[in-house]
Amino acid sequence: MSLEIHPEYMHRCIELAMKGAGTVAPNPMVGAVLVHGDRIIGEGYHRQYGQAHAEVECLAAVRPEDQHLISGSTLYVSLEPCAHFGKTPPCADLIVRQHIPRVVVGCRDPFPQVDGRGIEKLQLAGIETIVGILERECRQLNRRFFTFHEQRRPYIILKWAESANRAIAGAGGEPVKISHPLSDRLVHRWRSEEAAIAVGAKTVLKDNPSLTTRFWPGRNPVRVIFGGNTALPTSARIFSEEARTIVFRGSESSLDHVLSVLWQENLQSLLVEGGTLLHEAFLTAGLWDELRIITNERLVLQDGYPAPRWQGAYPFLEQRAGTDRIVYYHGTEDILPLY
Ligand code: AOF
Ligand code: ZN
Repeated sequence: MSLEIHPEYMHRCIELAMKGAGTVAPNPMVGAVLVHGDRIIGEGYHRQYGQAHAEVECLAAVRPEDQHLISGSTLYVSLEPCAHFGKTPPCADLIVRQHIPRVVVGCRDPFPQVDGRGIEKLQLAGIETIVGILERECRQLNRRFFTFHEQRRPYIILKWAESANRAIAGAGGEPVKISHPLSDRLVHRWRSEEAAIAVGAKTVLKDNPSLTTRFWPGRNPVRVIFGGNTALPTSARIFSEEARTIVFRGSESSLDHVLSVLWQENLQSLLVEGGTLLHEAFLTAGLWDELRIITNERLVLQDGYPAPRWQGAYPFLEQRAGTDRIVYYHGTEDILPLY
């Protein structure tokens, strides 16, 4: 007879996994909890890329006096245990060796070398294996990793800042300060969370952005320029030493080509910062996973350069707003949300 499953232990796995944010990419964040009766006897998470997996950390945390309980415990883990020799040996083998009788898995691992093989190993060893507990939450946690492996492209976030009348720049496209310094810090944090960041060549010329994370402690993403050509001055900030820059010339700038190059480079996510033409290309192709729009309700830009539209319309954003794929951030000081 099967014992009951307690989703709150999977919640704990997710909470633990999140401690690996910023240090495990391009690996997924993973947490594990070992439960005997109604007591947690071990907890662990993947801490650092290339280091021990969550299951290994979890079992290593079991106190000597509890070791004899392992063969009567249930292991909860937010991602399917791995089945391959990567930088570390297979977690599924460890689970079998430790005689753990029951494993509750949050979601399947889409990584081609695992992809069901971990679950299969457990089942072949006679371990009761339950898959798909809090599956949506577990997939959301590693949404970049899942999109990357399942769709063979980076996870795509489109970001822009717009005025009350939905302009992103002056009439001729010249830069206008729309966001507040606090929301600029937020954007730098976003940059530090993604593997790559993209702009169009025209934006490089007009704004001379550096696309670094200088207002937030964190890694600089790889910078990607669409439609770059010899007209780009080598003195542009985007070519500074502090981060790598990949330039796609006009002829190489199709979305499919660029995304497949980023996929080959194992860059799992892309933050697209504009301009409007580039955003519209992604919107029209349906190649986006999140929109993050910073608004300034106090600023009206007469004859300003219009914010991105989709098939000539804007209202689709309203329709889909409120889903977690589209988020508005109020960019003026007094209403900036805490993040
Ligand atoms: C797990 N538990 O905590 C993690 C897993 O190079 P390696 O050996 O670190 O393997 C990386 C792959 O292992 C990664 O792409 C993903 O499929 C899986 N990650 N698996 O059982 C963990 N982080
Ligand atoms: Zn593993």
